[in-house]
Amino acid sequence: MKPIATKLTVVYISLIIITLIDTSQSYAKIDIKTAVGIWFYDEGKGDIAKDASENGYDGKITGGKWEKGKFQSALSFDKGDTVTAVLGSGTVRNNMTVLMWINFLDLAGQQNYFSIWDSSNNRYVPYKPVENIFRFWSNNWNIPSGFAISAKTWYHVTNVYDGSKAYIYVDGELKVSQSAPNFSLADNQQTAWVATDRGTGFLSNCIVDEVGLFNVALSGDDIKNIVTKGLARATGITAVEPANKITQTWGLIKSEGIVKFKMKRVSKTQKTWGVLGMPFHAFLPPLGTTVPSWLNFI
Ligand SMILES: [Ca+2]
Repeated sequence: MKPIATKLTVVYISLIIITLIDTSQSYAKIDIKTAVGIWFYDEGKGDIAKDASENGYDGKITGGKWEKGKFQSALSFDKGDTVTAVLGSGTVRNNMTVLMWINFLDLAGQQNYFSIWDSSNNRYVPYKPVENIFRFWSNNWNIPSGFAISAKTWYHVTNVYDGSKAYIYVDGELKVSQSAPNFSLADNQQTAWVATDRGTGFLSNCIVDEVGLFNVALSGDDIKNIVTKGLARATGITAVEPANKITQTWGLIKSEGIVKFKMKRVSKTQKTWGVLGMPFHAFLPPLGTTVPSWLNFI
């Protein structure tokens, strides 16, 4: 049995090391401040799709059913179902990225699987036309990917606009890069819908998981990172997990040997970092108490 002071020193040093490791690896991460909304669809129940970004643009679910997804649960949309997220004013302008996992259950008709509108009827609309390819539309351009879609198949699809070019990626591979000049959403109130165009048009029949909306044009490397690692690990955001998953999470941490995954955001607003959901000040045991046995491996 080590003396308590020694154990506490080990804990403090370990926390410093954890912090350093997390900092050193953070450069490869996508800047989370560029995220407008991150919707993991991991709730598995209820009628709210939580936004895991700092912005809190929670989506209101209308009619979608919870199903098994690419990562935990996902939402299945019959035609007419949607998730509506009311965004801020001027949130997205002339640089944007929207990405998600999508599985079309049938290919009938044109299906606009995502749309973001401002209050002046300007909008970005990624969609599937009757020709069953991925396309990306705005008021000023309409970009075809040439990639043929099959029903009942998962795809990771990413639509990017950087102010002069539009890009469509499928499963992390660039399918089209095309000049698409002069478009911006206005600096006014904006709203996003999944599986419809503005809630009522070009309805979609699909399962959707892990939706990310950014107000920058992500790079091809960023997108590959998201496809291979998942949106949570690529952005450093951890979806909220139920308390009974802690043991499972800890097992994953140890088996992967990746120290940084012990770090979790524990507060959206205070930017506090902690371990297994506890902020540092709560995690550090007071003098005279026994360090929890699960810390002894550090
Ligand atoms: Ca999910």
